[in-house]
Amino acid sequence: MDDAALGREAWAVLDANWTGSATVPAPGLYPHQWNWDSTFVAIGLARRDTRRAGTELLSLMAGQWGNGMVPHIVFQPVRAEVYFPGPSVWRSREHRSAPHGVGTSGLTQPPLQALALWRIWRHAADRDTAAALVRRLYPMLVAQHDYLATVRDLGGAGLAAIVHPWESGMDDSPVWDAPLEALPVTGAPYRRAGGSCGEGRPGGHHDPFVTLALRYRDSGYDPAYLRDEHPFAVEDPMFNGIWLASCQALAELAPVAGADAGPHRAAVERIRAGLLERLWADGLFRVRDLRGGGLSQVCTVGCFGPLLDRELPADRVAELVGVLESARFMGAAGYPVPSCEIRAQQFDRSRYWRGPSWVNTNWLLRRAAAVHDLAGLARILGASTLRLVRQAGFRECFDPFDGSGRGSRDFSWSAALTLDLLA
Ligand code: 9YW
Repeated sequence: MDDAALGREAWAVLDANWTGSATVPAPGLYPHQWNWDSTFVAIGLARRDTRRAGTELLSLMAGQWGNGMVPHIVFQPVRAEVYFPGPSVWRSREHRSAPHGVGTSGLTQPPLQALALWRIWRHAADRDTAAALVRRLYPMLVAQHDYLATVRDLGGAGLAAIVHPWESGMDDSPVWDAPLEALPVTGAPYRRAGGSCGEGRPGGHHDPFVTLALRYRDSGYDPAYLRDEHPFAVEDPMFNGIWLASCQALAELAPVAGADAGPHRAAVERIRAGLLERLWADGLFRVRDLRGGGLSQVCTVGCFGPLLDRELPADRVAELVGVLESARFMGAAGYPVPSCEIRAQQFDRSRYWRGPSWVNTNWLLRRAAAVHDLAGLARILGASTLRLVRQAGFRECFDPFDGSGRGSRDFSWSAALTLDLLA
């Protein structure tokens, strides 16, 4: 299939998944607006359609809470309970800080929005539309970053903690196994609908994902409960690496909004120091479990998140790229980048975030390679991602050895980021 035909197919997927104001991740299984899915769509559209990319971000931010949190799901009113846990579980409308016109989850996802806005600004042909969008979104993004820097600094060292695996966007990653196993078993058994790349998700038992969400909800989404009692709190290098890159983006956007870039630069320094002091061990960034106290042993694609920092010291960049290109990741995968290191006991080529390659993480690593002037690595990541979607379609994820598709078909971020890679 030539580039033009692939591009047309990508647009067809995005149009089919468009609700009129947002793009759902995929038909069927994911009928609402997900935070980072929508933001990857905005990134994919940044060079193609400034207005639609802006609408995508604005519709997500319509779900922002008064405390600055940007929720991980903004529910579409139609078929709201088709997805579990739906609005009746999260009960966001009962919370004083949540928006009243729209139902949302009570958790967040990686704060990619400022980076997306920067790309829209950077690539827009219509400068007036882009400048107006920056001025409108800037205060919302400042509030989002303030929320992370205050309510989520559970470790007290400048990093944002996530309080549920869903917040990582990589919910079934093996890095959550130990903190989840340490949780007390409570709550009713239930079976969750579908959603896996391969074997299926665990179901029909006491699901710690739901237990955690309900505990947080039942606290009234209380920051003091998160700090003192919530049993899951981890510092994730991908979440914080994306946050750092978004702070760098806000520093560049601040003058467009007539604001001071200084606080964003200070945030960049603070997050970088936190990443290096708290998460770096044995040549890699690792997940820190704030409750169990340790660093994860298993290395996943999330460990490379801080590479998005264009000022990461060169020796750290070299070490990370060495691991990424080794047989632990790209070196032994026909179709990079596997979501978990291949040699790990937990590696599974077909289970959600435990082995398959994903278009969104390939895109992030390609961006990281570009900011460090690693043109060869960026080229390989771009070309292998296009090879995946050409061969298997816009699937949710892919077998890293034979490239076959896994999970949902017509997956929005796979289509949108393809448009960016083709541009
Ligand atoms: C879930 C929507 C989401 C993504 C996550 C992915 C998966 C399952 O699907 O989560 O039920 O939330 O892991 O990254 O945002 O595509």
